[in-house]
Amino acid sequence: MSSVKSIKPVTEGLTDAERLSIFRTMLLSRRIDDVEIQLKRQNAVFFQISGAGHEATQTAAAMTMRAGHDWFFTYYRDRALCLGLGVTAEEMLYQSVGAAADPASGGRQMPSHWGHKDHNIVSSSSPTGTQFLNAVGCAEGFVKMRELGMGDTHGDEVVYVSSGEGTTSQGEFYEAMNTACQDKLPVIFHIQDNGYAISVPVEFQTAGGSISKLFRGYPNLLVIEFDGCDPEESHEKWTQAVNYARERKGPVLLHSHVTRPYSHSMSDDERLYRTKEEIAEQAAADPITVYRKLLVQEHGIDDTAVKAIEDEVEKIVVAAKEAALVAEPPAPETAMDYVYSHDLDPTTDDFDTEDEADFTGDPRTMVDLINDCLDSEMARNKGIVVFGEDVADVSRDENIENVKGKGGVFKVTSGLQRKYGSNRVFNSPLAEANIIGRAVGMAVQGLKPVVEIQFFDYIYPAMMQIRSELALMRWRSNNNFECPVVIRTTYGGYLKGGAVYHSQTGESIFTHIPGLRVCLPSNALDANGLLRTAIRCGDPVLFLEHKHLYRQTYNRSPNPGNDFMIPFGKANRLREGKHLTLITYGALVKRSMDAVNQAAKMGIEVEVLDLRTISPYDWEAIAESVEKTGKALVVYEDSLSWGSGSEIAARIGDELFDYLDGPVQRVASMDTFVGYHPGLEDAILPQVRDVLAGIEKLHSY
Ligand SMILES: Cc1ncc(C[n+]2csc(CCOP(=O)(O)OP(=O)(O)O)c2C)c(N)n1
Ligand SMILES: [Mg+2]
Repeated sequence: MSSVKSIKPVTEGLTDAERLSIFRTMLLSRRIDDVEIQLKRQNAVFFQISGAGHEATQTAAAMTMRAGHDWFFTYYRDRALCLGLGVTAEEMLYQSVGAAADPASGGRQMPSHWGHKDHNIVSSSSPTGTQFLNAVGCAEGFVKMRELGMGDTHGDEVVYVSSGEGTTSQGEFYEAMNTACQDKLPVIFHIQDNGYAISVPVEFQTAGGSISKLFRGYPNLLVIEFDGCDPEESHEKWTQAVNYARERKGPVLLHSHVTRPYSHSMSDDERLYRTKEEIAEQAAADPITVYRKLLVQEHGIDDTAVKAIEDEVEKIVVAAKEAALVAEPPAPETAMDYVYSHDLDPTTDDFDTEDEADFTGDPRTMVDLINDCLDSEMARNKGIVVFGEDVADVSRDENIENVKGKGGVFKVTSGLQRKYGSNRVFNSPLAEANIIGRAVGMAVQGLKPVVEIQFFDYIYPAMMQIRSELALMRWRSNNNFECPVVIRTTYGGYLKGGAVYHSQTGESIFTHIPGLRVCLPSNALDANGLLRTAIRCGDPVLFLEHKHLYRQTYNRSPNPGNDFMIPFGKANRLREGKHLTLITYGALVKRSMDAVNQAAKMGIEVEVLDLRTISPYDWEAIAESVEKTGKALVVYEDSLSWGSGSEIAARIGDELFDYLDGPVQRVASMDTFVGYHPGLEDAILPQVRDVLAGIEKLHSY
């Protein structure tokens, strides 16, 4: 049997009532874990991960921060924090059983994935480490909004973000620290070091074994390391940290040493990798046992007062358990609710002003009309912020009058910083996850980030943020949080010299993500109208701008006016025809039209649909056309296999089989990468001759 660890000296400053309140929150947290474990054994809940051993520092955090005022990006062990902020035992057990009434997710997420709109606890996810950049973006959000005179900001908010020590190995932790320190943001990074990441001890995880040691040299950062099992020491350190951040002196790294007495989760057994002695030592340091003893023996609090709390906590958890066990599950028919915004739906007529264009001026290129759209939308909505790599005119404000300005490597954002200021148009570090992760946090605050990823080929470092945060926020939080960010990025080949890392497509990787909209305009006018819809709608949008189309003269258009919008999922029928339907988008629109015009000379009349958006895509237009022509050819730039044409072809085969007079066919790139040599690039990407051959072949059936 282990004995409790030696009692520490008494910290001044807390009243007995506060001490009992600390004990109550800690105990309630532990007892909810115990009940959840019991329910898991009875198969009434389906997963369990505890906050055991972490209660003291979290209780201190909740006492020193302000629910509904400050902002919280939690991780799964933050139960005591959430209780301290006002989440109830009953609400917690609703999530455990997956009840519809679960305020975090309505039964969509695992237990301990905290989220509560009333208390500013932002919906949390499972990937370790994504929360750091979201937290940084959130802090930037309220700082910027205050400067812009937007929203209900207070001027002294602080952001809490936490994780275990193992999670600090993720690169995004470093990216977040870099930006928080650079911009002196009021973010408290609470690293709860229980010595293990599942089975891996900290000295095998972090160089030198201490995360706080590594960060001692970061500018503006207050670093505090302390015993997170001691609620009174924790309270003192948390007070210091919160004051520092509230006074806008910069971010804080709070490194709290805690224990993990219940293994990693119920799927883990720590006896497999920890010695008996180590486990006994951990038990001796248990914050609840130690503090209970301290209250009576050192603070002279009457044992009956402590017992009264123990009885009260018992009653609370029993009542919460009973409520959870009879709570209604989510209705299966709600499964598709809130994949997308119900209020600002870009597929509706509210976003269709296509017939009301008010053209002025000379024809302008796609680059010009995207810039025009950004300009007029920024004038209309001061919450729009534009950032990314090299998007600003000049990073050093003092030089703006002396230089022409960069404004993006393709000049798409040129002049926007000059016009709208460096608070709204600015350069990010060279880090794509940084861009999207911060945008998510800003959007949660209420800003409208329209960010740029310089090349589609470099979007992958941001993939976790796009897939797991951006696209999922609304659905996983059951519509309590949203982050309708627009990601503009350049893509595609036909450039000569772009090669493998500047010419790729790959849109189907993103259309595979529910919650994300994907646009691929083929001309300047569509780019303008679709981008405006993307900015005004309530969904996150991946806006793919084809580099080859940026400055073509054939696709130019005069400016269609500041309210010109094209809805998503509305194809443009470019040509009527009776022999077959050609479905395409992006750079293949022009190539297809060239091929179709040649086919017409051979007497083959092809109907051409430019889809314009592929998530969603205009199934009605496809069906109507294929029912008429009986033949379908899908033409796209992405590699043939697993591309968007594969999905469209499958659906045509499935739903329009009775109308087909030939196999559904595809023309696309080879299943390889875009090569550097022009001859190689030519062979790999679909050309006019390939489209024509596809038309002739299908027509021959
Ligand atoms: C990106 C990612 N990789 C792996 C996992 C699986 N996983 C969940 S928790 C965890 C260990 C986390 O350890 P630490 O950060 O120390 O937190 P602790 O659980 O110890 O509090 C791992 C590997 C995950 N959820 N996300
Ligand atoms: Mg750990």
